[in-house]
Amino acid sequence: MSEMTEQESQLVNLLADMNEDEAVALAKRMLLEEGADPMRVLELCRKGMDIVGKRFEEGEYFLPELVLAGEMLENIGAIAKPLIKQAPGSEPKKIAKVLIGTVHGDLHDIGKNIVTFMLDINGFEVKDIGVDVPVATFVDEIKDFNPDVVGLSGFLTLAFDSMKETIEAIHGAGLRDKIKIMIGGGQIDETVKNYTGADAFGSNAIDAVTLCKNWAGVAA
Ligand code: B12
Repeated sequence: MSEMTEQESQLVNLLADMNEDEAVALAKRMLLEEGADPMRVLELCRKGMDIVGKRFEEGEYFLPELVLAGEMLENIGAIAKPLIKQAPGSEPKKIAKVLIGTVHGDLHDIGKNIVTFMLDINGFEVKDIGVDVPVATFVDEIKDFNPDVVGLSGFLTLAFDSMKETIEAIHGAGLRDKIKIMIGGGQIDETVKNYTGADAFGSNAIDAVTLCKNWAGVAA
């Protein structure tokens, strides 16, 4: 991310240091009083989460801190999201259908929720089927909803196998050729994409929108 102002690094540090009240208050002030770009604020949150994740890995933080981090993110997201909705360029007509969920074994959903939201405001009809979604549920939902694109989200390393299993099951059900599959989440890259058999991966919500627009033949 580009260089941060003093205020921006203050927000990142408040998040990283678990100062919930102050972090939320500062984000609120930036967004509602100072007109900060909501996408930029979400990016700062992500940066804060990277530090939290690192401290967790190093044994400085434990599960309660991860839970609190998730809470802070939800709170700031709730303030930021309606402001994004006001951005111009959102299309009233639905471009294509996207089914999205977090694969089985994985409960992380904040990133997926941002993707869902961004697809929605960019004109896609999105069905979000939640977290820890069993393989069979994905297959049933595809039959039922008939999406053009399926998005699989996962933040844990074990999610790679869940994604692979899910895509194999979609293939086994004879549905693979009808849909495009994108994957995303914390540690997803080209290698994981190839391992799972997905069509593409995205590192953030903007990528998800770009992929879906390209597949739908709409200028991104
Ligand atoms: C918050 C958090 C939690 C919260 C989640 C709350 C929630 N409702 O989601 C809770 C406390 C529940 C949690 C639990 C656990 N967590 Co956790 N968690 C995190 C943390 C700190 C932030 C994740 C997050 O939400 N980031 C914010 C979002 C916005 O980030 P983002 O990546 O930028 O999101 C974008 C992309 O991912 C992309 N995207 C997402 N989905 C999709 C889908 C598609 C199709 C596309 C194209 C794009 C896309 O778009 C998003 C928006 O731009 C991360 C650390 C980190 N740095 O990520 C650890 C982390 C993911 N957790 C980790 C671990 C280990 C766990 C636990 C196992 C801990 C434990 N011992 O119990 C449990 C697992 C529970 C389970 N079965 O899933 C590890 C995973 C390590 C690994 N290699 O597997 C991490 C990396 C921390 C670490 N460094 O060790 N966690």
